[in-house]
Amino acid sequence: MTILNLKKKFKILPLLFVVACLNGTLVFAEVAKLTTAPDVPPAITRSKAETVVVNLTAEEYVGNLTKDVKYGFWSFGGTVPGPMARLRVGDSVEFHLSNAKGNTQPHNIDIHAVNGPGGGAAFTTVDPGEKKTFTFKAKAAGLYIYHCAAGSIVDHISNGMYGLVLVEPEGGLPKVDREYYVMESEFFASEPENGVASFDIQKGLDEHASHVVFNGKEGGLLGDNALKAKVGETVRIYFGNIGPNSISSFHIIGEVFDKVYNEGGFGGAIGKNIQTTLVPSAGATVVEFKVDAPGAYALVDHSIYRVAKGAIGHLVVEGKENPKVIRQGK
Ligand SMILES: [Cu+2]
Repeated sequence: MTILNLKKKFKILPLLFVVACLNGTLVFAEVAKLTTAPDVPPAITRSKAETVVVNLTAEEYVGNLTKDVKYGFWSFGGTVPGPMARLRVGDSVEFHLSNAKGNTQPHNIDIHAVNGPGGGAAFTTVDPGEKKTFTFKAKAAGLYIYHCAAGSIVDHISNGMYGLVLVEPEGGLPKVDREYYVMESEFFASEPENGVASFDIQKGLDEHASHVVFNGKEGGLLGDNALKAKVGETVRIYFGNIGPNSISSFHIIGEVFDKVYNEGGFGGAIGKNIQTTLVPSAGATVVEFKVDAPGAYALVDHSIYRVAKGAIGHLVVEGKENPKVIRQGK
């Protein structure tokens, strides 16, 4: 039977599956759908672990850190943060890391969901124009950071090489109306040279960030980039903090988190009715809440001086007023 017939028979989307040959046996391998923040890949519907292929490319580019500051980013997938992948516990993950031709640096990837040397970094240091592959078992369910660990590490992380991977527990997560991917990061921008700022190592050593931002730039979650929901909906935010130095005090002004999956692990403690949750450097959390009233809710790092450095975003909620929950006057 040809691959085309197999696809027809099982109604498989052509680009989502490949057929791999393992010890002479045909094996279906799903190609992970990756999304750019704040979008989250769709929930996994299959009930069994599978082989999943993840393809990621290291890309260096100049982009906007603020409206006025251009920065020389290093990234996964051409965005900061890098794309989000969604797996299921038990999946065997075939990870392909390409380093774009024309890049200046070797890169690799350390995935915090991995159990093994360097989280994969030991197998993936790859020169520009080349590709490397490694395979790991997603043994633990949770929300995990991935980042580049090449060279002296600090410049690769500080320049934007990180993102999130979600490993769903067996049976998946409870259904919610909206899911978003948000990542906090510090930048240590130099004075611009030829109009482009770059990493200032002294600011990094001093732990003195010039910018603290959500989703890779000042305003990454403001205006047209704001998150959206409707009154009465449930929202889940997959929140990562790369640091690279500071711990985040993640808070949404005007909301109480109904649930916090502590430090992004599934199967462990779930905090309830939490106002602000700590997210370590290179850690993550998952929060859930129901929105009761319309308005703009500010996502902040409640180490509040960081708001002046960019650590603010909006969740804009539309719908009917809800005076039982909040109103002016008596
Ligand atoms: Cu790198």
